[in-house]
Amino acid sequence: MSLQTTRRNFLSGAGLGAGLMLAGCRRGGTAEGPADVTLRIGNVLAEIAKDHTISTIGYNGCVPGPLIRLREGVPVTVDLFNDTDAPELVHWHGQIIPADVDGAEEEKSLGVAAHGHLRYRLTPSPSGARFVHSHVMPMADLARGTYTGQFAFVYIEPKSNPGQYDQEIFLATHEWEPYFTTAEDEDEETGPPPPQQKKDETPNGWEIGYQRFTINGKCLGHGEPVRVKEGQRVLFHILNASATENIKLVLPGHRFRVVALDGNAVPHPALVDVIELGTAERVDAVVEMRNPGVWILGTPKNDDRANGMGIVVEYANRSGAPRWTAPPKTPWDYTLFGESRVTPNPDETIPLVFGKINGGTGAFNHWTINGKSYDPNAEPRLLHKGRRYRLIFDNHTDDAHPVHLHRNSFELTNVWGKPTAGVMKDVVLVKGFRKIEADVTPAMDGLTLFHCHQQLHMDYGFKLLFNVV
Ligand SMILES: [Cu+2]
Repeated sequence: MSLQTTRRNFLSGAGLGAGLMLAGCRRGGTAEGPADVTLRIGNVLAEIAKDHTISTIGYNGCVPGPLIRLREGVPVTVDLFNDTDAPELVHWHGQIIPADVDGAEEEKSLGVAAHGHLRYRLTPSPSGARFVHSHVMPMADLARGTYTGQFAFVYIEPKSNPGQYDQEIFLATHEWEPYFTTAEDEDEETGPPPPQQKKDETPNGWEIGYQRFTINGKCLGHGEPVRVKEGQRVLFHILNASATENIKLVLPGHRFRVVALDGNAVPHPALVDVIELGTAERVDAVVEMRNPGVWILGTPKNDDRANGMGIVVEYANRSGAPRWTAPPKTPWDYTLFGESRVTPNPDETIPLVFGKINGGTGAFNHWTINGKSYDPNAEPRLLHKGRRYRLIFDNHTDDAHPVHLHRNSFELTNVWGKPTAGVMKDVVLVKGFRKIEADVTPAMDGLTLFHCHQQLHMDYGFKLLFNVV
């Protein structure tokens, strides 16, 4: 399938009926006449590299699933068909929609039974780059949940489109063939541990490793290149659809002008050499194509790039081996895209201290928020609609946590001690022993899940349920 659209067919797509365009892949069947969006969950054979086909679960027979274009505020009917032997949950990540259709078990959302069908309506909001993904908890089963191909871009057209680009490209990263390992990923941007930290004598539990890495379901060099022309302004919508990996991406010889984070326009678009995305984060960035050649857009991690994490960017009338050069080591900094104005004082502050209980060799680590792992029987924490809450994400572990709040966007107000304003997100990557503050004014009542988007962390306790009244 193609996730590359030109400005012209982008506009014609946006003009369709309810504002929906499903690009590529097969359409699912329907029971009661056609829905506006149909997702059929089933087995997919995906050729990710030459002579290397994997078996996974995906949407509508392809990986990633079809690009789903919706229009802000225009209601759509959704059909979910589940052709697998296990119940599924489809989560509309980044949308502010009622809990029953959000797609999280903790929120008591509607699920789709094994070999079942579910139809509901939702009103897409807010505009920008969103996505759908499985929200089941695979625990130790690496063939379920976000380890599979169950992810697809959702692009919600704004009511008015600035359209300052010549071409738009959707890129989703994902890793395959997961396995359990004791090897830990080194994070070079971990802060100093808090002074009261006492050493855990129990060895670290399981981590996840992967054999293959893809962008849009293809290892580097296997799929079609991104085709560009000199002088074009190309808008990249990039999604980290990983189960567990936080990644960096670089396009040597070019810079990214970051215009939106998690689908929300940033107050101060800024140029960077390297973009970083925690699991489930999205970056929209415009690249001016002024360096003709054939290039690799990929991860600066050499091993992961060799195992597929990249895509070729090819200028018209250029050929040859794609070029790669290592980027400068500039740290990713959310505050680059923010404003320096003072934010309103919150009505209430909610400290959320992230902790880890090492699982020991051959077992799973457990994760805590304010000293407790998720308890499905605990009363949800009450929030009041319209009140401004300051969430303090205080990471007392050496792992980076891409934490996500459902059914809301939050405003970053302080990152690693630096005040900021105006950057609206639904996931934020809190690095080891760092602190980030974000303000949220709950928009809609109902159950609202907060969790780490690293699948293994979420499954083993890193969740907290709010109830907005
Ligand atoms: Cu985490």
